[in-house]
Amino acid sequence: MRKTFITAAGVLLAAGASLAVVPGTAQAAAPCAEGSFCAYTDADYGGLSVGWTGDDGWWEGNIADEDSSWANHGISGPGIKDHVKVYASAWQGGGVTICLDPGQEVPYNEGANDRGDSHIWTTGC
Ligand SMILES: [Ca+2]
Repeated sequence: MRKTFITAAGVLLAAGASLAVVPGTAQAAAPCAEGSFCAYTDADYGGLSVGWTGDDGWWEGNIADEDSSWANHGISGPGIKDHVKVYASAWQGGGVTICLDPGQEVPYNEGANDRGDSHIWTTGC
């Protein structure tokens, strides 16, 4: 395997590819299944993660009031509820702490940190 890797790298270099210039070094993409909304107990998509494909009026204790980063990997399209609103209390009460557009990933948000208790999919923020 090692020999194969070295050979492949040599080919890349010979072809003029620059291994030093790699785009997207700013932050890692959130691990979250296609079609799901995911929340994480730590910033930058760390700690415990929970994913939902539907609405949840009462988050489980391991994520409720522990959410520190979020990712919306929901399916998007005309008429589809592809935005996600997170609420401070159960059953969509207490006001929206954060709202995610389709495909949006938020590595940290001070105003929403450790506040979420429920969420719904919706057509807009
Ligand atoms: Ca947290």
